[in-house]
Amino acid sequence: MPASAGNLDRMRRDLASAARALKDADSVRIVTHIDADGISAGAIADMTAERLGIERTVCFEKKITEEVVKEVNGRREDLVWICDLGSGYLSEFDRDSLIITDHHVPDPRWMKSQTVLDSFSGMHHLNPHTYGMDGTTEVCGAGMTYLLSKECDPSNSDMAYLAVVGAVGDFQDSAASALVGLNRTILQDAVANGDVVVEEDLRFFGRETRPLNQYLQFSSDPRIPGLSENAQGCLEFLDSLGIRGKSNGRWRVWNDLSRDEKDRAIERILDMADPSDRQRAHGEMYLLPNMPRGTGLRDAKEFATILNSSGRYDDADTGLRICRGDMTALQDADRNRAEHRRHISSAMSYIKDNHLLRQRRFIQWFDAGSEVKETVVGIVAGMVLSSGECVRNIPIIAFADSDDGVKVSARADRSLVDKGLDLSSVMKTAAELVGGYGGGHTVAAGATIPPDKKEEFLDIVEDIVSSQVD
Ligand SMILES: [Mn+2]
Repeated sequence: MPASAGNLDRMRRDLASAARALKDADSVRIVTHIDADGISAGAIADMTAERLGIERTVCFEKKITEEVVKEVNGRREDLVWICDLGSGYLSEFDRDSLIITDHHVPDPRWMKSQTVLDSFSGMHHLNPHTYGMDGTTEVCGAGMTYLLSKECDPSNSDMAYLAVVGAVGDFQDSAASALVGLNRTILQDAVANGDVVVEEDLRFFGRETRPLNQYLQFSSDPRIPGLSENAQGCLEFLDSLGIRGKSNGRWRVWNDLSRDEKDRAIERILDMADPSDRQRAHGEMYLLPNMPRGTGLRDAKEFATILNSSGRYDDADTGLRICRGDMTALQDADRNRAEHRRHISSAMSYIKDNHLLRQRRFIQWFDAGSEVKETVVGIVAGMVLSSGECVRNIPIIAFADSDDGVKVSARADRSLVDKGLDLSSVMKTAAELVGGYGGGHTVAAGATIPPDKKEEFLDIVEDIVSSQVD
């Protein structure tokens, strides 16, 4: 179902009626997700309500659980506004004043009953899937939240840049190396305001804050032969191009380079890259020119990472303050980032020192128990996979204890996808077979399973992987 004119009309009507419901409310409870998309969505919702003079509170959730549903249904506020979450649980909500601005796949049970209930309920469900759009590339939770905000008052377009940060944080720009669909329309608002400048650049992480050598050396998506994890290679590379790494004794960052220096380096790097990786290595990057230099807020990708790390350390509130323009929150974010780095490096050495990585024929795995936070075990799995400590030609599966069972993260090298691997379906099928649930992307997916099912789960995963990759 393409995003036809009819679909867009319907979306406009739904936005208008949700905006009316919001304006009629005197109090609102905002419930949002703890990741970058969710935090920027929450900030947009929060400031929208504030500007309307509505009494509001914001709360962050990792996911919708039974308790969250109960809480939402029982809130006494005039309205509950759920951002970047909720669509998968539509049939569970029974309060009659609810706005959901989300982009996750809607609850199929609700889809069926939708036509009957729609016109009677006070449920305002704003989700790209219901308008024939792709919720992974065309618009995210922050984007849907922004569209409602702008519907309430066109001057709220000054928050468009937060929706851009949310979209980049959600990797919505990954497939095309650019924002597309409704994200593009929102981007244009941010550009028109002077809050975002679109730049053609390398798409590596850290162009505002990473020392130049590390910026090149830690390039992992895609990997560049000769540079990735090759400290000496990076120094020689800069030398050979006559690019000074340091200025006044301090490392320069990528964005310190002149246009000419960048162009020469990019040309050479794209030559060094695997031809199939070039499109991913280079493309649009989004600069936030009004943000202070050196903070990481000047680049949308780095901004999103700051929000993500605050969310991961139970401190999404710091991310919210940053989105609201409170620069004092940056110190707290620095602390979160430092903690994040410490946690990751101790997790890596814990796995290595205790020889936790086990190999089977078609998969490798480790169980981090309670030593690694469930919110970062996926990152750790990805790092182990690219660390040279293990083989890259089979997927890696990682376990970590969590409140509601065992959290599983699976990661694989992209080359395996070309051979037929789809970790999303592997995680979904295997988890369901042992009484859990799972899903995700082809190269990165996750699941939650009962604690006593790890072995059985690994057997099933190995079975499916071996049948996919041949
Ligand atoms: Mn999201």
